[in-house]
Amino acid sequence: MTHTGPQSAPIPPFPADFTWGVATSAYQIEGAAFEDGRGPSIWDTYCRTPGKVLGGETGDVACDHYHRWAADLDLIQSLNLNAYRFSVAWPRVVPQGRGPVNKAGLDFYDRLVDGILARGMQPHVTLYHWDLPQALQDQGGWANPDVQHWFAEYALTVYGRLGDRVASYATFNEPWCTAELGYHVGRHAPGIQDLRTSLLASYHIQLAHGRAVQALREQNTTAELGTVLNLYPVDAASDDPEDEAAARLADAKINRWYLDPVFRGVFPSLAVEHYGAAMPDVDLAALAVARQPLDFLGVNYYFRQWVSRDGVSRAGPPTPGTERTAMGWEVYPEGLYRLLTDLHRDYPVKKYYITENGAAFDDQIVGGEVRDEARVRYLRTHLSELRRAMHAGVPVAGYFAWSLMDNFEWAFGYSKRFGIVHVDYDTQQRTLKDSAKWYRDFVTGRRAARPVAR
Ligand code: IFM
Repeated sequence: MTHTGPQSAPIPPFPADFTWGVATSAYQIEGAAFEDGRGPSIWDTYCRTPGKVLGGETGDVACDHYHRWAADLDLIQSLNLNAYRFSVAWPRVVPQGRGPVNKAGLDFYDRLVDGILARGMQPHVTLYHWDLPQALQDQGGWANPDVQHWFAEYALTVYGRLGDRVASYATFNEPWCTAELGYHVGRHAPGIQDLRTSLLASYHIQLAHGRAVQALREQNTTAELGTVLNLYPVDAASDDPEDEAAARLADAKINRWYLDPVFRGVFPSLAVEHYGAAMPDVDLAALAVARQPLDFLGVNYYFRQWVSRDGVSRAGPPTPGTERTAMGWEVYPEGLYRLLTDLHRDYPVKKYYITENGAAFDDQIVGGEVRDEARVRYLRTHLSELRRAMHAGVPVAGYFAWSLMDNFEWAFGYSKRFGIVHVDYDTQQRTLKDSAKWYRDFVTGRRAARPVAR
């Protein structure tokens, strides 16, 4: 595959105060699943359900980050980054989801935040990245209306300890995955396969987001508040009206179902009408609470949705030469430009972060080196498109590569490697891939002096 044209031209400078980071999530890296009072999460249960996760793998040990956090932070610092995005495991902090707080769990995140600041980096916290306490799932999980209050209480518990040392709090990571994959398709925990329950879960997630933001605002926090969505440009596979209608509907179900409540306090009518009788009997006016002033929107970008009347594909056009990752996802850097410029037209917000962007490839470690040229190219072309969107006026303040290191890729277990750092799961040895070195060198000289620890 040749890569010529604007994508290989030099990338213009980024603002000196741009946030450069890497992202991870608790269940994917921490391990120590049953240590220091952590309660079980829905992923502990799901992983133990035969046939759900490839090879029966679990996050019990993962990257052992719970014990190796200090060395992992040193690693991030060695990449000359100024930010680290991680998530807090609800069951580590409140083992039963509500009620007694686990001091040891909060201590862990307290040390982590101090460790990030001590290394001259900003902590960016996600409150929910898919690991619901099992005790709450036993009461219906995201399908139980009370979950909005449980979540707001949990958010306050985390804030009560980490406070304004944190640069930003995101309420949710990719709520589409929680509702659609967890409650409709059943390919994620808790493995439910029911459309109405899934729609109900998505509704409660919106209310929970709104209530948590309200609760945190009442603390007069100086941390930025926002949420993180997985968003996609959506293209019809042809100009056939049926394909085009399918693309509009896919956009409403995947993107706007999550954007409209947060920015407009409603679900998109196209999708509501489409769901028809499957819609749960809920008070749609109550969605107004989801519309809270936000300091940022986190955008996770991986691929576009390629839609025909027969379905939605992540693989892009069937054109020979289309580059795909080990997940089968189309590599489509222009999509980041298109997504951001469209977003800013339709849902303007004062600041965007690219909270995830990256790719899995079949990396090999040979003689201590990982020559992941495809990932270097991926990062470079996406950063180029990001810069182009910024030039077009989209106020993007930061970029977080997904992911710091190889980790537990949910139903795929450890078979998919998204890290810019290679992890040998037998020895827990971390090795910088070429992409990590490239990212380090790219960022070096582009970033401002390290911020003073707050
Ligand atoms: O690993 C996931 C992450 O947990 C959420 N966003 C997408 C990543 C790659 O699939």
